[in-house]
Order: sequence, then C-alpha cells, then structure tokens
Amino acid sequence: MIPTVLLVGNPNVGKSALFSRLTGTKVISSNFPGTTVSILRGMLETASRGIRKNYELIDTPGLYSLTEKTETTRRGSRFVIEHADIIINVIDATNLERNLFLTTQLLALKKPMIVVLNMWDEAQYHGITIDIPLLSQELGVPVVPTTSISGHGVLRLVTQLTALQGNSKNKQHTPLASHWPDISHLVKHVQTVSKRTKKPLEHFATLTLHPVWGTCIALGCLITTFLCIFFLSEALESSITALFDFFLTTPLTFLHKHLASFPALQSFLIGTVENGTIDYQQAMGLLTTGIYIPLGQVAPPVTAFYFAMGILEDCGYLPRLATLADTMMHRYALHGFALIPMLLGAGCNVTGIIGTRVLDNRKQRIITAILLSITIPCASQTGFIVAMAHRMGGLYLTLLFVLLALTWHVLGTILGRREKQNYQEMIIEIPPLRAPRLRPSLIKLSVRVRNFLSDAIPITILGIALLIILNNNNVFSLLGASTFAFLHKLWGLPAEVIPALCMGLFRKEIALSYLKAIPNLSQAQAFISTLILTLWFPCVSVYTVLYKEFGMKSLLWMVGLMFTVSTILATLAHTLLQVLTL
Ligand SMILES: Nc1nc2c(ncn2[C@@H]2O[C@H](COP(=O)(O)OP(=O)(O)OP(=O)(O)O)[C@@H](O)[C@H]2O)c(=O)[nH]1
Ligand SMILES: [Mg+2]
Repeated sequence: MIPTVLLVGNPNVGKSALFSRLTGTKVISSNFPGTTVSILRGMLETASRGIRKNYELIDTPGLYSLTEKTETTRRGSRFVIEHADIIINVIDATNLERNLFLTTQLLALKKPMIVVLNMWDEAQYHGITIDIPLLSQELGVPVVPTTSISGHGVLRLVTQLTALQGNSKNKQHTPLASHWPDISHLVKHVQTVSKRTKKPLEHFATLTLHPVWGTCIALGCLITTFLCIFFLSEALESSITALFDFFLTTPLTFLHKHLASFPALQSFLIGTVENGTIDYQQAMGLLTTGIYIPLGQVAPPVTAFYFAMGILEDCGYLPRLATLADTMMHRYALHGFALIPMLLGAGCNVTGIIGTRVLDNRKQRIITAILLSITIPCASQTGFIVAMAHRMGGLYLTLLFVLLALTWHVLGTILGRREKQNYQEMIIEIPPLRAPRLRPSLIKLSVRVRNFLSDAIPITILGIALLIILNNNNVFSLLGASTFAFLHKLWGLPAEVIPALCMGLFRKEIALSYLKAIPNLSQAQAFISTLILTLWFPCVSVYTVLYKEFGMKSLLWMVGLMFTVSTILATLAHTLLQVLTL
C-alpha cells in the first residue's frame, strides 16, 4: 500500500508551496492564512539507491491546533488524526514558538514525523539562527530547513522521508507537553536572534495598518488595481478579437458559403455573415458568437482580475486590508477577514463561498456567502457588465454599482442585526509584506484561468446551442407572448429579453450573447436587465456549491432572497426611472 504523507502546519507557512515542489502539481498558494480550504492530493515518487518508492502526499488546510473549531480546521484536523501514515509538520522558521504548539500536539499522536523549518530564507534575513541538531534531539524527530519557493532543502527532506519509513525509532517521541512555558523554554534553548535595523518594506508594512495612512494606501492600491484590470483587460480583448479576425473569419466565411444549401445548419453554426465580415458579438452562430463570448468578451476581464488579485494575494496585502476594514465589518456582525472571501468572490463566487470556511461560525459564513453571491459580481459578471456598458451609458453604469453597494449595505445590516449579540472576536495573524514572485503568481494565474475556461466554454457553447434551437423553434416567442405584459409592467422590459433572462440563470455569458444581439434595447432597459442578471447568482456552480456548503434548506432560502432582492430592486429602479422621465 502507498503510504500517506500529510503536510500539516499553521496557516500561511508554505505547505502548499512545498506540496507543489514535491509533487509537481500546480496548486494555489497565497500570502494570507486560509488559502487552502480543502484537502489536496498528489503523488511523490522517490528513488534512493536504486529503490523506487511512491508516496501519496496530502496538502491540508492550515491549523493552529488540533482542537480548533472553525469549519476548515475541524475538517483538516479530523483528516490528520485519521489518515496520516507519516506527518510532515511544516513550521514557519521565523515564528518558531507559535508553530511549535501544534508540533507538540502532533508528536502526541505518535506517528512517524518530520519537522520542516520552512521560510528559512526569511529566518536568515531576520537574523534568526536555529540549532537544528539540538531542536531535532529535543523533539525526537528529524528537522529539515527548507525554502520551498526556491527549492532549497527539499531534496534533503525527500532523503529524510525515504529514511524514515521502517525506522521505528521515529515513533518514539520525547513527551514534550503542549504548554507554552515548556515551548518558550525550548525556543530559548535552540534559537538566537541577532539585532538588525528595519528595512524600508517593513516600515511601509507598518504604515499599511495605520488608520489614516493605511486608508490612503488602501485607496491608492484599489484605484491602481482597478486601472490595471481595466487596461490589461482592454489590451487582451483587442488582441483576442484581432486573432479571431485574422485566423477564423476566412475559414468561417468559407464554411458559411458552402453551407448555403443547408440554411438551418448554416444559421446554427455560423449565424449572420455580412459582406464577408463576421461580427462575432452579433452573429449568433455556435462557432462565432458561441466561442467568441467566453474567449473574447469574458476571459479578458477574468484573466486581468486574477492577475491583479494574485499580486495582491502574494504580497500579503489582503489581510492588511481586512484589518483596516474590521471596524466597518463589525456593523454587519462580520469579522474584517470576511472581506477576503468577498474579494476572492469578485474573481469567482464559488471560490469565495468555499473561502468562507476560514470564518468563525456558520451564521457568519452564511451572511458572507449571501452578500457575495448576490451583491458582488464575479469576474465573469463584471465582464458581462463591461460588455453591456456601452448599451447602458456611463450614468446607468455608475447607478448599477451604487445600487450594488447599497444592497450590500442594507442586506448586510438586516442579516447582521440578529447575529450581533453572538459575535465573537477572531484573532487573525497578519503575514509580512513580500515582493510577489513571478513563478508562483503565474502558476496561480494559469490554474485559475484554465479552471475558468474549462468551466465556462462547454456550458456557454451548450447554452448558446440551446438558445439557437429554442429561438428557431419559436419557443421564446410563445413564452414572450405569455409573460410580456407582466415583464413590461414590472420592469419595462421587451419580450426579447426573456431568453437572456432564462439563460442568465445558468450562465451570464449566454445571456450576454443574446442581449447584445437585441437591436433596439433602450439604455434603461439594458440597465434593468443587467441589474437583474447581476443580482442573480452568476452560474449553476454557485447553486451547487451553496447546497454543498450549507444544505438544501439554506440554499432555498438564499435563492428566495436572491429573487426577492432582484425583483424589488428592479421594480423600484424602473418605477423611479418612469417618475423621473415623466
Ligand atoms: N520567503 C518565502 N516565502 C515562502 C516560502 N514558502 C512559501 N512562501 C510564500 O508564503 C505564502 C504562503 O504560502 P502557502 O503555500 O500558500 O502557505 P500554506 O501553508 O499552504 O497556507 P494556507 O493554505 O493558508 O494554510 C505564499 O506567498 C508563498 O509564496 C519560503 O520558503 N520562503
Ligand atoms: Mg495552502
């Protein structure tokens, strides 16, 4: 049987970075506690003196102790206790004392174990020296220093791992109690810290938490991030459109010509072609609009967002932003750290909802999940909004974001009111600011973009195929005729938006392809349809993950809330616009 090796340690100590190094698997690692929220598996193949050995390596969510109560740690610690053949306890070498508390609990499990002193580069930078042989002797297990981002020490760790199996002595640990005084004493014994002067980045890191300077830095950072996303997204979109025009227009017009005797197939695959040119947004064919919408319209803002977010994550700025927002978030009975799943949700709501596992209790998780899935557009919805911007105009676009922010505030206040009495403070550690590194940032970007594309493209193509078939068979005209009066009275929308609304429940890219093809949509109608589709959950995956995380009852309640909020808001907006234009 293949032995199971568990990477266990405090949050943000570099477990995932080490897992990536050891297995070659691309996993997301970021500079904030709580990046990994579920168990990840990979294979490690070793060859020592001609003997090959395989290990199943498991990356776990960060734990401070085996008895912690948050959702992630509960899952993680149960897994550690039940499944580990071998434990690799990853420690942040710059924070020995705090990390050793978990080590003592793991030693008490009496499983074969190696202690990895990761962040060895940072320990040296901070003038920290650790007597490794002495620490190893005190703990009774091998201790290996590593720098997982550069790979330093990883080979030595693998050698220790292969030597560990079959060495029964490793199961006999010295009985070091999980008591802070004992741990403190041990640390004093093995560690020396030399005095040094602070570097400019450390001074800047202190400023980021200052109430006034910190807020100015936060504003500067958010504006820069927004501009970076905007320009990068524009550049990507025009490059992708140029690639479509250059590589696809000629073969597709050729195909269009040769399908002239099969008009139904011609319209299904290619849609409309005018004077040998294809308008990929309006053509409404499977091979034209079907492919262009996810790749050319939605992927650019998604990629740009993930890129900018990755940089913010890696430099360790997000927990600082969360700390600054803490007082504000208390109004909604949430901890400042709830801001991180919400920011992640602006990339992908599914990631954000899973990310709520780092929060204290179920109620806080539910409030965060509701706020993010209803009021925070994911990158794909933002792409949808950006693509609809020129149909709405600048004023309506601004109004849309103001309404989203207001809804966030009102919904948060209402949901948080009952929870305020039960609010418990949560202690979160703030990581040091680090210059982001290109390799991990690019790995993360590639994992996220690949996940987005593999998720978005098949379902968008299927959705558009369905849309074309239903449209060609007049299903939407019939549906439109029966619901038109209601839709028009409530929201002032024409019957043509019905397919977009129906499909928008599943994926916004499909709705976009349809809305863009409606020629005479007024600015107000474009605004109302975009508002409704933004307030609805972004895609089917969100419904699934809400069900998995919170159960059917909560999902139904959330869906009810989503429809109520969107109906009220769209009706109010329509009524107000009517009054103003009278
Ligand atoms: N300087 C330095 N940075 C490191 C090292 N190992 C990891 N990092 C960085 O530390 C941050 C945290 O790394 P992760 O691998 O996400 O840490 P983790 O323990 O998996 O974190 P959680 O999943 O939140 O528990 C990332 O920004 C890494 O790039 C190291 O040896 N040296
Ligand atoms: Mg991790």
